[in-house]
Amino acid sequence: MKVALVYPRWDWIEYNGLAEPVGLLQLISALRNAGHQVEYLDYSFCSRLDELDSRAAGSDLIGVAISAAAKMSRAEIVTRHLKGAVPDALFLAGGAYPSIFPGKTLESIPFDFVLVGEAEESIVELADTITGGNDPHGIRNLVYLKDGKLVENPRRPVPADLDVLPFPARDVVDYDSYLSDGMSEYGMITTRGCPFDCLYCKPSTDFIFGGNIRYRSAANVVEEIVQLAELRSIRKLPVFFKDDTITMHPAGWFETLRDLLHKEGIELCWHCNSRVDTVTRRKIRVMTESGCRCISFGVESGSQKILDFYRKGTTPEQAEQAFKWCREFGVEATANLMIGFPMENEEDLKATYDHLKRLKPDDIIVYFSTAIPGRYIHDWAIENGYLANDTNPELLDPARNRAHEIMNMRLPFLELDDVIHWKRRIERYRSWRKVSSYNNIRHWAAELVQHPGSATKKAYRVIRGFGGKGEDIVTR
Ligand code: B12
Ligand code: SF4
Repeated sequence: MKVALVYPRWDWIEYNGLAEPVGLLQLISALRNAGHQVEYLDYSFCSRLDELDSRAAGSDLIGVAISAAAKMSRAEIVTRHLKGAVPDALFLAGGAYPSIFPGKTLESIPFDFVLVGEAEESIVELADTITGGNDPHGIRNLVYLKDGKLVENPRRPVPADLDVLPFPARDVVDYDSYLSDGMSEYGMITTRGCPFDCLYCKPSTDFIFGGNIRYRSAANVVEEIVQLAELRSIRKLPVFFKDDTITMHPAGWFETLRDLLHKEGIELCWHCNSRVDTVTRRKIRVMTESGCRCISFGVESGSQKILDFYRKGTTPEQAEQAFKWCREFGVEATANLMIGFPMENEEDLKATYDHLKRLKPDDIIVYFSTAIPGRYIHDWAIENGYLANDTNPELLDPARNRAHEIMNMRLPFLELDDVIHWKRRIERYRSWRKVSSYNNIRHWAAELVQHPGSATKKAYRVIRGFGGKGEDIVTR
């Protein structure tokens, strides 16, 4: 059958950087391997909504990826358009948001089905069932409306062995446009799921990946890297490992990654997100040897009280230790912060600022604490009467809120202006670190020689940061 898989990034502003949708690309491979014809419709670079209609024509099934509530409006525009262009197709939604809120998805956009959770197996079963002329309504993970009532079929177990999953079909991605539009690294995933329980994040991802973590072998990851290197005809690859916590791999995993990459003659230059309590001195050393150049740590706050509210399970001392190890091995360390939590007061914000001065990060990203539906923090904000706005989806992106200096929670002990004041102070300190950290000076000097244009732009943004405005990554 002909299936169209849609990345509805239409007329869209990314506040968090541009990235190819790795999960959706894995579904393309799964469908192809099962013998289906697949069209990938990426609206990122379309100037007209009907630009991809000829490729959508004749599709029997059209699957639309939706990752977050903030993205629902664009998914709706694209889906309604495609419904007009290909009226006979069945329409399907999947991804993080429909996995958490299948009912709300079906209420908002007239999809025939939602497929919740990881979908490599279920989307193939759905396509095969429809091709065979059979009734798909019994398929596990399928959610649909029957006479206006929500029917949620039982879920299948998540695949235990991630090495059996197909690699993302990167051949369909217009990487040249992505790279020229601001993407700087290829996205990759080496684990699925996260075993921790942070208030501002869980349980959202459990609805996709189940509550635990599963790992790919280093050999399987290197196989994917080799494929990508061949596709792009390069041996030196910039990669962002998008895992929730890649440092849940033991140090030995990174040693194998390092050795296999060396054997293949591929040089990786990678960065990742991590928690300060999942690294050791040895792990950071071997990560560096496999090409790790930057670790972005969820530091969140310098106040133990706030860390405990966040159920982070880490301490400021652990953060100091992790940042020290990074400095020792020349790895850039970024501190991600989340300020503006309702229980925060002036003292907590000052503790965070003082903490940063001890950490001496190479970069700092300060988000505004945001109550996103599907996360414990949203229920907590409702129960305690701190949710200020639950209707504006524009307020559900912490990076956007930071950029616009707005929030969706009430602050009993602070004014919004206090949070903005500390945010700007932190941004100024960030700019200072940008011009004083050895790692930053070294990288900027190298960039100035190779790409003077982008290095000059970066310098301008840092100077702007001294005014407390930061340098938001905003990509259209
Ligand atoms: C990378 C990433 C981004 C990237 C870009 C997304 C991309 N193109 O890859 C950027 C940085 C831009 C981003 C931004 C945001 N993100 Co984000 N992001 C992620 C992250 C870390 C990894 C995504 C990924 O590749 N996962 C791995 C693949 C294998 O999983 P998957 O994509 O879910 O795909 C599987 C299934 O969902 C399903 N599936 C996927 N697509 C489809 C389509 C169909 C038709 C079907 C049937 C199935 C299906 O099958 C796939 C394979 O099994 C996830 C967290 C996570 N661990 O997944 C958060 C996550 C998706 N983001 C989230 C959010 C909230 C956001 C933001 C609002 C800000 C934020 N981080 O808080 C913004 C939204 C910006 C905006 N303006 O709209 C939430 C969404 C859940 C929710 N609560 O609504 C997540 C789950 C994080 C979390 N812990 O809650 N994000
Ligand atoms: S914030 Fe990070 S460590 Fe905490 S639950 Fe989410 S992914 Fe896991």
